[in-house]
Amino acid sequence: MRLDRGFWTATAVLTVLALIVIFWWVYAPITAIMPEAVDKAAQIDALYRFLAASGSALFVYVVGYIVYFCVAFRRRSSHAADAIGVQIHDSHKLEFWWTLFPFLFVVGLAIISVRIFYGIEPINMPSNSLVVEGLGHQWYYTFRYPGINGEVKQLHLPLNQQVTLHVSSYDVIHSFWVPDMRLKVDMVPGLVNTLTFTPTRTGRYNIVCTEFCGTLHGDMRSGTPNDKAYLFIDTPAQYKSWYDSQQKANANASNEIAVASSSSINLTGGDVAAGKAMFQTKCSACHAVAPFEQKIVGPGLKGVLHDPSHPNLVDGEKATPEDVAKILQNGFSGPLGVMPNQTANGISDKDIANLVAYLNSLK
Ligand code: HEC
Ligand SMILES: [Cu+2]
Repeated sequence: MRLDRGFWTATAVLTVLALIVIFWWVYAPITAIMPEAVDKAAQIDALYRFLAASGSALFVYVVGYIVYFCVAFRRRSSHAADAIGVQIHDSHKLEFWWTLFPFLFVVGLAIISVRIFYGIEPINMPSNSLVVEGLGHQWYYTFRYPGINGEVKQLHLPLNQQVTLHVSSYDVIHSFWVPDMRLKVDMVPGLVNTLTFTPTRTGRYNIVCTEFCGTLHGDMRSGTPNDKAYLFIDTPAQYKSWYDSQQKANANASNEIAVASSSSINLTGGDVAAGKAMFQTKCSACHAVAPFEQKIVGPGLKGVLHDPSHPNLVDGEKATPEDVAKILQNGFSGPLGVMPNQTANGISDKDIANLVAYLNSLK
């Protein structure tokens, strides 16, 4: 069975079409519809263009050959009505190429994807970034800023300043998505998830919740109704004036994050070993067992209860086991950043008693 001229003509036509679709995806003006608001957006767009270009080219060849073969090898009127085509088995050359080519393609795709994944995930926490906390509620978002009391309803970020955004939820699982950032992160009660990025374009961008979270899930999108949060990327001067106004407006707001149970926690019987294990899973991402000054996200906690040079806790109260328990229960937002509350950290009253016993044992 020989490949004739018709086959090579069809191949040439399909190759031209494939090159046109590849060219289109490489140069498609995606950012005219959806701007890239942060540094990492370009990496996602590059992966998207690669996938769309290779997928479209593959589509052109597969569908093109199906159409060509249907026409070229159709039954002619001179053939018997029950004639069957030439049967081909065991073409090793063909099998070799249709195995090798997809293999190389998926290996290449894996390499590109993994590189972009590591470029986007916050593997190495940047040390000098602005740390903001985003919280999901049924059905709105709030944000906590170092130095602003309480919570604010809009997300403002300064241009060209690296940002670390920690997210969690008050109630059910929400998802925080800003299409113009190309970044998305789930807000899960009891878990702190993190995005790091640098805003590169000023403007106002939509925030969308992409995890069904109850009746008014559809309202968790910028502008519906009008008080819902947007992401604003400001010039440094705009950011400063917004920050100052929020600081003033929230001067008397409480930094304790409201929780269902506000009763004080029974600390008797706290278990040091259980507290240590809990600390390693829930707290060590943000706290070192080191002196106060050795900050990761929050301060070092060695000697939080026994360091004479550190008599008061970050909330200004005297360092006692009861007040440490209160910070663990309610969370705290001060100049050093945002300490998540009991719900956001996903710890029980018993866990708090164990953690306080453990922190009390560090001298
Ligand atoms: C997402 C990061 C993060 C996580 C997780 C976290 N903390 Fe914190 N924590 C902070 C920050 C930031 C502060 C400082 C708040 C401030 O003063 O603005 C803080 C403050 C504290 C303080 C007060 C320290 C002082 O010297 O006054 C204690 C105690 C504490 N955290 C314990 C814990 C424990 C125990 C856990 C685990 C259940 C935990 N934290 C989990 C970020 C975190
Ligand atoms: Cu939601």
